[in-house]
Amino acid sequence: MKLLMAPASPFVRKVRVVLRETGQLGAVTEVAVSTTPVASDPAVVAANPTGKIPALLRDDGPALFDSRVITRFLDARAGARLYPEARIWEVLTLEALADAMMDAAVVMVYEARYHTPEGLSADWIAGQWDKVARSVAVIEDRWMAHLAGPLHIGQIGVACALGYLDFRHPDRDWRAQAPELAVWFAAFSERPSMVETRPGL
Ligand code: GSF
Repeated sequence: MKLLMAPASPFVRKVRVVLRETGQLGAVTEVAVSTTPVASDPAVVAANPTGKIPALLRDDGPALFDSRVITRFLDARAGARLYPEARIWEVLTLEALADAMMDAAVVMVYEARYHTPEGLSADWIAGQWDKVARSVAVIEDRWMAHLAGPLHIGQIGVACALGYLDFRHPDRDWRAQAPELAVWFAAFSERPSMVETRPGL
C-alpha cells in the first residue's frame, strides 16, 4: 500500500504513529507529496477528489481517506484495539475533538498563507484559536482520565494535535492553561512512534 503524506500534517502524523504502533510500517510505503487548497497534487486528487492528505492507496480496493478512516482500517487490519469497544464513544469523541483542533489550527495557517495582508481576517483567526483554546481547557478539565490507560486513537489524536500547535503556533502558549495535559503530552511524546514522526524533523 502507499500512503500519500506530508510530514508536517497532523492528520498524516496520526496515521504514521498508528503504522508504527501497530507494526505495519512494512506494509505501507510513505510517499511525500505537496498538496494545497490552491494547488492540489494530481496523485492526491486521483485518490481523494478533495485533494487532501492523508490518502491510503490499496492494492485491492479504492483509496481510503480521511485520516480517521485510515487509522480505523489499519487498527482493524492489525487487530490492535486502538478503538476499544468498552470505551468506544468516549474514544471516538476524543478523536473527533483532536481532529477539530487540528482543523482550526490548520485553517489559521492557511488564512495567513493564502490571503494578502489586507485580506486577512483577524477575527477569523481569533475565532479559530478560540476553538483550540477551549478544546485544550476542556481536555484539561474533563478528559484527562480518558487519556490514561492502554493506547487508543484518542490519545494519538490529542498528542498529534498538541504537537502541531507547538510546530505551527509556538507563540501561543497552550500549556499555560493546561498544566496536567502538558505533563501527559511530554510523557506521550517520548514514545518512539511520536519521536520518529515529529514534524519539522
Ligand atoms: C483533513 C486532512 C487535511 O486537512 C483528514 O484526513 O482527517 N479530515 C481530513 N489535510 C491537509 C494537510 S494538513 O495540513 O494536515 C490538506 O491536505 N490540505 C490540502 C487542502 O487542499 O486543503
